[in-house]
Amino acid sequence: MVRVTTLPTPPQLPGWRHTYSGKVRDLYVPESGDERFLLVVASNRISAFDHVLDPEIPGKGALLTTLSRWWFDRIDMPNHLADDHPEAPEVPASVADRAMLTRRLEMYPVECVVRGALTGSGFAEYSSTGAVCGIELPGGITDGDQLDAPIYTPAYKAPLGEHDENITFERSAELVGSVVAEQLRAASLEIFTRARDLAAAHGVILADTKFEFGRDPSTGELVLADEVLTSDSSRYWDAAAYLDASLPRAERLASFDKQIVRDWLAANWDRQGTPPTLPEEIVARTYDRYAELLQRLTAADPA
Ligand code: PZK
Repeated sequence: MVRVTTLPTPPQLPGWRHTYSGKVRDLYVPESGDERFLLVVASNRISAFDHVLDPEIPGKGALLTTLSRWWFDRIDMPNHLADDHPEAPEVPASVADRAMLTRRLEMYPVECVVRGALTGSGFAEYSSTGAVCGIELPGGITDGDQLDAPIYTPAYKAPLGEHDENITFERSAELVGSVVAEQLRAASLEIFTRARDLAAAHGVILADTKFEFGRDPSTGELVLADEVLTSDSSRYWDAAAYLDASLPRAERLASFDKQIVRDWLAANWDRQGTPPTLPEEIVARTYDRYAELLQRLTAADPA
């Protein structure tokens, strides 16, 4: 079922015109009409079970933006950040810590998902077909198992309110052309592998993630866009918990961010109608969990 979600009006920003909102982010274009730039603002909204929840998680947008920037710095590929562009419009001070000033790209309508472990929609598809996005996998995989090698499992970007649809590599080639499809796959697997190894060195398992790419209309360059490797676009697990065979599976695979919210909602809501307001304690613990991921990843390299 497709549900049309009402979102609160995002703040007006001087010099910028709001054009689009996702569940947790807002997109603005320059009031000047300069089509080379965009402002991507990470809100403090949090979503779970397909609902945007009340209240917000203060500090979440800044935290995820810091994490995205940290990863961009460590990924050896052109990205959409335009902070250093000499003609870039000014970023409003009110959102400076959770905004990314970006080059405006021609986006590809493919979500570039990479999975190093099988869970969620990937595990569901494997369970019913033995394959994910056309990639045949060995039998006997259970929820959360790490794969021998990461797999590229693209999805078609559905309009707001609909779920993305897993597609085969061949279908992605029909959507963007075979040359670009191969570029997206190669770049996604390379970035994932680098990030997975870096996370592992910090006691964190990167189970899966989603990248989005676009093309710079002025240079023709393939560019990494969107937020990258945040806990909203990725599943991170605590390695110590994952490896603790005495723990129940749900605890080994507790996501690094929203698990607290999901567990609270599961216990306090029948998933009918509007979800209940999150208690302050849940808000605070959720923020702490996001902060812990950032701290772990960005801590000085363990000896
Ligand atoms: C772009 N989104 C996702 C959805 C948001 C963001 N550099 C870019 N150039 C052109 N388009 C985009 C980007 C980026 N990043 C990103 N949609 C378009 C999105 C909803 C709210 F803030």
